[in-house]
Order: sequence, then structure tokens, then C-alpha cells
Amino acid sequence: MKKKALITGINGQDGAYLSKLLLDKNYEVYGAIRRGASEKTDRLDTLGITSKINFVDSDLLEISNIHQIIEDIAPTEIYNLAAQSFVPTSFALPLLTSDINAMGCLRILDSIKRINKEIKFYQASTSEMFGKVAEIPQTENTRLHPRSPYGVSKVYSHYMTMNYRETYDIFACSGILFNHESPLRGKEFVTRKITSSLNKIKYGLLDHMEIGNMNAERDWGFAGDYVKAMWLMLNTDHADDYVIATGEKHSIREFIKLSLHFLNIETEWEGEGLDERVINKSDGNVIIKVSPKYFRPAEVDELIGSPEKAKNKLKWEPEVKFEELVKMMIEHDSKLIKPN
Ligand code: NAP
Ligand code: F7E
Repeated sequence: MKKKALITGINGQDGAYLSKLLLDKNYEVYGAIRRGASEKTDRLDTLGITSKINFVDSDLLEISNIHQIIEDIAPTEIYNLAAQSFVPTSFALPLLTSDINAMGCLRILDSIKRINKEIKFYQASTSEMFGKVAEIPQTENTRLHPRSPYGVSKVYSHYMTMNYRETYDIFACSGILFNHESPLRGKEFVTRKITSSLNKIKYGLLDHMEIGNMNAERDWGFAGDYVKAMWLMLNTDHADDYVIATGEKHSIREFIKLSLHFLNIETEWEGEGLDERVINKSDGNVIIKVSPKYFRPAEVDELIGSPEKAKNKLKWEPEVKFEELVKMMIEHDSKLIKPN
């Protein structure tokens, strides 16, 4: 019999790549999707898999709906990827973020407990839980110190996942995933903002890009590699929590410089802090300015994860390196806007 997976947040970046992976593994894939005023399947369309997915109307805010769809579908595995996942929005909407990210997870866990404790559960935990980092690199045992309502909401769901595993013997795993990017990344996140905006600048569709803190450092991997780790967690001998990362960190400034390199834009960098700016050598135009608008009330300065446990226990390794990831994103955005 085919395995059945229910994916919340199926139309997000990870939902799209995970669906593709599970369909390739011959799963029946059910996608929980909340209704919106416009079409939302563009990422699934890009991967050519929309018609293979069984969509169900769902919202993590509604307990009766969650209970009902789990009962109706009777999934073998549930991947909880739905979230209000943009950190700056979590400062503006802390209660809604908590309701979706923290209580949403609990609504699913409690439904599993009541309906069928054999259903395996994956929770999308995050490196944002480490926040003001207690040690370098961060492991599964590093003390948590979140720096945003988003981070705090994910700490709640992380511990609740652990609690339901220990208390009710549910096969529930948390993947503590560090930043992972792709051509399908939302354009509000810094990597895609950079690759999309710099392409527009190159082809004359945008005058300049405004950016926030370029000193922040992240451990960036490829989303396609990271969804494999999610599946491995639910398909190994026992449930546990794992850090998924590359073990390498780079600053936002480095990401920008590499993107400029792949676009063959030669630049000069001037000024410091809020006055820092980047000038296009070919025409003398300022193409990047710093704006206080993109600074956060509290910042996570530096994240770098140790994927040792995942390497040893799951035999998981990231395949796409930093340079390859930047190139892939730049090339994808070039294709989207290049004339002809
Ligand atoms: P994403 O692209 O922002 O997708 C989030 C998904 O959640 C969207 O499909 C969204 O649907 C859905 N959603 C939001 N609120 C919902 C609600 N109330 N009910 C049902 N669905 C709702 O996020 P992602 O990058 O794929 O990340 C997937 C998960 O991993 C998230 O939980 C995120 O917090 C976590 N995570 C991501 C990273 C990363 O670097 N990408 C790292 C660690 C953890 P709409 O289209 O309707 O908004
Ligand atoms: O910011 C800095 C910003 O928004 C990265 C989510 O998937 O990964 C993601 O969260 C860094 C921050 O991602 C801009 O201050 C500078 O230090 O791309 P981001 P994030 O906040 O790390 C984690 C693991 C998740 O779990 C989240 O769901 O970049 N930065 N200038 C900027 N960031 C943005 N967005 N825009 C700027 O203009």
C-alpha cells in the first residue's frame, strides 16, 4: 500500500520541494492549503507537480478542521511546514505568529494523540531558536535564546513536539533547520531579494536596492537538500531531533559580492554603516544603499550549525555548496527577467 503524507504549508518553498521528493518516492501526497484571493500554486507549478497533489482546505488556526482532515486522510506521516515564517512580520504580528507557529503545532500533535498515535510527525524547528548564540557551532544541545516572537513561537512548538514524543510515545521529530534557500525562496527573504533585485538592476528594471544589516552571518544551504533530511528523520529507527546545516557561514555582504560577480557587475564600495553604498563602475550609479527600514528590533548576528549528528545517524550530507547555491539563484532570476 502507498504511504500517505499530509503536508501543511505545501505551497511554501519547502512544501514544494518535499512534495516532489515524496511523489518521486511513490507517496500519495495531501496538501493542506489555506484559501486566498489569488492562485497560490506557483511553486508547485514550477516543479510540474500541482496536478499530482490532493489539496485540502485547511488553516492551522482551526482545530476542528485539523482534526477532521487528519481523520479523513488517515496519513502515515504529517510534515508540519506551515508557519508565519518571516521574522520581521513576527515583531508586527506577535500574537498571530504564536497562534499559527506554536498553537498550530499543538493542534496537530493533540489531534494525532486522539486519532492515531501511529502517525509519524515532523516539526519544522529552526536555528532562530538559538538567537543570541550560546556557543559556536550550535548543536542539538545548545541552550536556546530566541530573539524574535518568531523564534519564541518555534521554541514552544519544538518543546511540545519533544513532550508529545516522551509522554505519548508518538514518533515525533524536530528538524532544527538552518537557513535554506533556492530559486523558490520568497522574495522578502534576503537571499532572493538580492538575486532578484540585482538582476533587475542589471537589466534596467530597477534603479537601486535598499538593504539592512550586511554584517549578519548565516549558515545557508539548499532547500532541495534539506527536505531529504525531513524524510530521513521520519524513516529511521527512532524519533529524535536533528540540526540540519552546512557547517559554513557567510555574511550578507559576501552573498551580495558573489551575486555581483556572477552578474559581471563591477562595483566600488564606499562609506560605512548607514552611509555604506555600492557604485556600479560602468556608469557611476549607486545601485545598493543601506536603509534603517530593514534593520530588526533585535538581531541574530551569527548562526552556524553542526550537522554531525545528522551525518552520523541519518547519513545525511548537504550536496549543494554556497557558491553553487548563489549561482543557481542568480541564473534562475536572470531567466525570469532577461529580455527574450
Ligand atoms: P514559507 O515559504 O514561508 O511557507 C510557509 C507556508 O505556511 C505557506 O504555504 C503558507 O501558506 C503556510 N501558512 C502560513 N500560515 C498558515 C496558516 N495559518 N494555516 C495554514 N498554512 C499557513 O516557509 P518555508 O521557507 O517553506 O519554511 C517551511 C517551514 O520551515 C516553516 O515552518 C518555517 O518556519 C520553517 N523553517 C524554514 C527555514 C528556511 O530557511 N526556509 C529554516 C528553518 C525553519 P500561504 O501561502 O497561505 O501564506
Ligand atoms: O534574514 C539580514 C537580516 O529574512 C537573514 C526564515 O526562513 O531563516 C529565515 O529567517 C539576515 C538577517 O532570514 C535584509 O537582518 C539584511 O540577519 O533572509 P532573512 P532569517 O531572518 O534568518 C530562519 C532559519 C527561519 O526559520 C525563518 O523562517 O539578513 N538582512 N538586509 C535582511 N533580511 C531581509 N529579509 N531583508 C533585507 O533587506
